[in-house]
Amino acid sequence: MTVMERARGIIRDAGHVVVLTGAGVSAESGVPTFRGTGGLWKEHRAEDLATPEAFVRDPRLVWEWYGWRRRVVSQCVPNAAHVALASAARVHDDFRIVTQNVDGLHSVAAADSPRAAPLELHGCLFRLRCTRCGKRRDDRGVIDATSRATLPACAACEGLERPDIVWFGEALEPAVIGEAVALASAADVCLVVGTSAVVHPAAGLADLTRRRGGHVIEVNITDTPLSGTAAVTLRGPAAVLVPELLSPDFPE
Ligand code: BJW
Ligand code: ZN
Repeated sequence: MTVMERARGIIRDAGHVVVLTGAGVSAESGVPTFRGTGGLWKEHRAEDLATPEAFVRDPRLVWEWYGWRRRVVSQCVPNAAHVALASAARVHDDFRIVTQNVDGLHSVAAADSPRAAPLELHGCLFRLRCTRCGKRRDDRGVIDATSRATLPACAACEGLERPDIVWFGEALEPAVIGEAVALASAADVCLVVGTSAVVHPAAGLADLTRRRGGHVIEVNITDTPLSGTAAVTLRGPAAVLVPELLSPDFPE
């Protein structure tokens, strides 16, 4: 039996499946990953810009970076992995997608199917939040980061807006991480796709499934801290392996 056949058998026999995705699932859509090559922007590391301290120190610089990323991501479309996952979630009640990604590509692939809508742990590039009153809004417009005065401002209170994204050291939305923990704790399978599995609490979700006797299946081009405890590791690009793993049991 090949590893792919073993993984397909585990998924076929599962009642509840939770999928945890990271930047690697969007790599073949052209979205840069965080770590590894391409993780730098104008000499800055993502880890130094994605913090509340960086935003207080220099909101213009942080917005310039996010403006660039929004432009890059808005040119990208879901790849075959996003499509296969959304198709599976559309036809199965107990197949839920939890993502660390802020690119919104799982939502695009889900189209208007609430069942296939992902749980976005770290927020969304195309949603803003007021730093003064907390009001949120969706926005896909161009960010003008030429000066502090041109940065996005709240229509209700004129406060400075920020990306509605969970930065390092910030707590995830309690309802969102709570739902993810409940899903992982009840899952027979946690399918982990394209994450380096180093950022917590997301990286701990697969362990919740494993500890209840469920299986972890990992899809990644390289080893991660989860590889050793996974029941099956599938090595290769997500856009190839995920559709192979899920069809024909979850037809598109
Ligand atoms: C492919 C592929 C292909 C490539 N096919 N695969 C416990 C232990 C240690 C530390 C902590 C801990 N608990 C909390 C912490 C601190 C911190 C943390 O985890 N730090 C670690 C780095 C050490 N966590 C936090 O700060 C979190 N907050 C928190 O815990 O708050 C507690 C609190 C409670 C109460 C009050 C206050 C606080 C928040 C974490 C938020 C993370 N946000 C980011 C930045 C968002 C900014 C933005 O996007 O603009 O989210 S970090 C960044 O990493 C981003 C990602 O979602 C996240 C995960 O990255 P991901 O997706 O894994 O990407 P990569 O690039 O790392 O990996 C890509 C993978 O794909 C690789 O494996 C490739 O091989 C693979 N790949 N091509 C398949 N084609
Ligand atoms: Zn406001």
